Amino acid sequence: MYRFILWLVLAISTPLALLAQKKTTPNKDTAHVSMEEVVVISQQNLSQKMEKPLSSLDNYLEKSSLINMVRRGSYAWEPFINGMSSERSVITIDGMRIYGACTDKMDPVTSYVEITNLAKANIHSGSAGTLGGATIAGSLDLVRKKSYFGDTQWKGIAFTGFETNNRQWIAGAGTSIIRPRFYMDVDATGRKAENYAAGGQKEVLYSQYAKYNVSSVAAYRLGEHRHVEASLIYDHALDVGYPALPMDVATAKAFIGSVEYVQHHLSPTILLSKTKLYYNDVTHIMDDTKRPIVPIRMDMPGWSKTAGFYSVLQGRVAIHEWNATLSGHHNYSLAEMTMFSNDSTRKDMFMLTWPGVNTDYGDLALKDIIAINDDWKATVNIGVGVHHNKIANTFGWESLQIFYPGLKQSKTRILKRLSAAMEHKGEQLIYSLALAYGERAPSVSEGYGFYLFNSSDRFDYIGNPWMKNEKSGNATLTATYAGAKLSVKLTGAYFYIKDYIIGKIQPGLSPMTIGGNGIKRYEQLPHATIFNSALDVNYYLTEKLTWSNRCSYRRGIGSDGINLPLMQPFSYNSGLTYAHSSFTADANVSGAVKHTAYSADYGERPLPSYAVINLSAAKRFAFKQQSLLVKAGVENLLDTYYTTFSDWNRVPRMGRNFFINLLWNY
Ligand SMILES: [Cu+2]
Repeated sequence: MYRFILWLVLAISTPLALLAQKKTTPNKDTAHVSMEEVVVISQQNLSQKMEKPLSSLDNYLEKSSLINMVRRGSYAWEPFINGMSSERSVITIDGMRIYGACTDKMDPVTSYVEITNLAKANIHSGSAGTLGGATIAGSLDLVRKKSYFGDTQWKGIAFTGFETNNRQWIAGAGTSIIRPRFYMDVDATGRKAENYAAGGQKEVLYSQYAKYNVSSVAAYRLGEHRHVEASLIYDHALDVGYPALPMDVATAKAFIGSVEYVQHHLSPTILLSKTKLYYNDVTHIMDDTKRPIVPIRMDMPGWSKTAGFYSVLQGRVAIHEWNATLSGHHNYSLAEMTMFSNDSTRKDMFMLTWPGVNTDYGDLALKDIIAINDDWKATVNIGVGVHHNKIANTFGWESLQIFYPGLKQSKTRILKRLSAAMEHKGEQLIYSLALAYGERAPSVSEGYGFYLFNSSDRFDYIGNPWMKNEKSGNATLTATYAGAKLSVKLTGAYFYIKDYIIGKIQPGLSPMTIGGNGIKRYEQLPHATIFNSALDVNYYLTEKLTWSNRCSYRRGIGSDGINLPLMQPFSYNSGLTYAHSSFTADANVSGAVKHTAYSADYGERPLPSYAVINLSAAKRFAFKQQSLLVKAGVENLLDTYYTTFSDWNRVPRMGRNFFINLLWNY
């Protein structure tokens, strides 16, 4: 019975894995398929190839050359697509929109799932190919792992892991029940880590965390081609330290639920229709009680609730493979700040840092993949969104009027996007060119934030509801060569962004934060340009030995000549992988050159070059229907003290760390 599901997972992911292995990227866990990059997460088959199968989702995503993960501590890193902050991309879980509830970006959407919940991550660069809504940088959809109807069977996985550096324990289990008319998957994962030590045994205070995640999917078959599915995720992180920030998190909780109706083979031209209704509720409570010295004690809770739907039609007519997606959601975001006076005769100060903002968004997206002939393929995409914001809290509305006299309570924007791509597939060479135009609205913080402290440049930020839409034109060029012994993939993407949103100093205004440098207000540069490039080179030395290399570089400049913050300097990874039947071993070095194009205006400092060495080995033991995977290794072997461009406030990375992962499939 377990075989069927394994077969299913293999059937879905093997073509991708093979593509990745034979044609594109060196770590074998990502692939480039029709203008889309896929990071495979599912543990059932590819885990052995991952350096650390039970590593966090953040580590998995970091393997994509399109993504950088900006790190404020051990937990909940922020995904940057194409060198751009998360406001510029659309991040979804199974197509569902979720808004984080933290004004300090401590809880990106990716922090509310676990690797056990997920099969893969689909990444689109720029607005080309995106069906999820208005975007500039691209989109990231986390696709849940689920079973399918079949012969009666029952299977499961249990796993545990330990890491020495921060004494992290990871444990969890999952089980799947499959019937001809019913299936259900349930899994639970827990992680608990203490403070980690940077290179040279230097303890990084406030870097501990604990996280628990439970998720379930259940489906019932109504007819041969129809089924309903319900899904739930409950995620709870507590006592999370953020060494790069002045505050920690006491609790971050999310409830994510959905029901979906799916129908296949509606007609010869309509192959699939699905409609999903979803709801999610996020609670975020920050905590400064563990910090011994703070100028003033603060309470900063935040809440976000989102209800939404999407309806997808997919089909094929002659040479056209088309998709139409209608989607909409409603979000309510509220965040408070109470500053407790040290002097008992003075009143505490209360303000709304997010003034109870309603976001209503409706979107229609159309996509057509045209197989012109055996070699040429074209993809056309258009989308239009209606975006409406309303300041629902009167006190919050009045507070913002201090800066914006006469501010209207609501604002509507139309957001358009359009893209076209051509792909040529030769015997060994595939190349593609995509051109795209996209727009986005300011985020809740950018539009309506009220005294949001940025601990990097140490300014309090004020939102600006009067900003125009940000607009971007971008071109992406990809070339892939796949020979018998050598494979090469080269990607270059250029973004020209008009009305680029960024904070600008407001002289004469004083900050709320004690010791802050001043006030910045979100404003718009006439334009900014961002260039992204990545090169992957794989060389198959022998049947068992592969030499994989990857490097990437990004550059971002504003029209005022200023370097944009959080741009990746030239970085590389080079490694040897040995694989023989059920045994694999891996040795790699990763590093970056000196970072000189840093952004001093946004609090960044120069960085020296670094390189770290990682080693790992894995063996799979099979017993009849069961198998045990053991993987162990050491990260940062030489215990190097280092920090990278993506480490907020240059908080150092982890020093030497031994780990062991055990995964038992039954
Ligand atoms: Cu927070």
